Amino acid sequence: MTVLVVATGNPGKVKELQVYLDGLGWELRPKPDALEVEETGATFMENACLKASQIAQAVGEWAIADDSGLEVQALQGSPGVYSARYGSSDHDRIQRLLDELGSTSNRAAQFVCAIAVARPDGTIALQTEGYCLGEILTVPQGIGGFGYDPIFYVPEHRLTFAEMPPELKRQVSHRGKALELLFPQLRALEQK
Ligand code: ITT
Repeated sequence: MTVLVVATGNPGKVKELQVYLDGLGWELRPKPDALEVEETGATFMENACLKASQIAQAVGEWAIADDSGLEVQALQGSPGVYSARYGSSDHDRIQRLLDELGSTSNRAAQFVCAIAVARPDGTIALQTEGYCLGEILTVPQGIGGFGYDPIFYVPEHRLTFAEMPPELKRQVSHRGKALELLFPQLRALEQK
């Protein structure tokens, strides 16, 4: 089996990505802790490609990276690519977002996930993107998931991401959608 390094340091993402990728014909490996990539891109896709490409080259194996975040309409798309840098802990990031939104009635938001797969030489082999529409609550609800999950409410299911069973979050989330598009392409690569 070909090795695929999961190029993320976020334990919440590692957990979700592993469940999605486990049944495929790739041997998953974690990224070495010491390897950090500076996210200098202006878009989620640019950052996903930077992470996949630099980690693949550093370890000399195939690598998969996810760059994701929350775009809030009333904040003109913020925090966007700065979602991870919006505060120093999940609690602080959520609090800052709630403070900035205050009592604004427009709570519309979307999660975005860009996924890139790089070859061992750092060239990009695959790229996909997924979205999930929702609303930002005024108080957190639920204890599952990670990151901004407790304040991201999906009206269609009447639950926040943090209240959803993991299988449901996998089906409806931005990451789930991006990976759904990626699977047939990853399978096609396995066969080569
Ligand atoms: P890596 O770059 O090492 O993958 P990171 O946490 O820095 O880890 P990003 O730069 O992609 O990842 O930042 C994503 C931010 O958006 C981070 O704060 C996450 O908690 C948040 N986020 C992404 N997907 C999420 C999800 O499914 N649920 C809740 N928050 C999410």
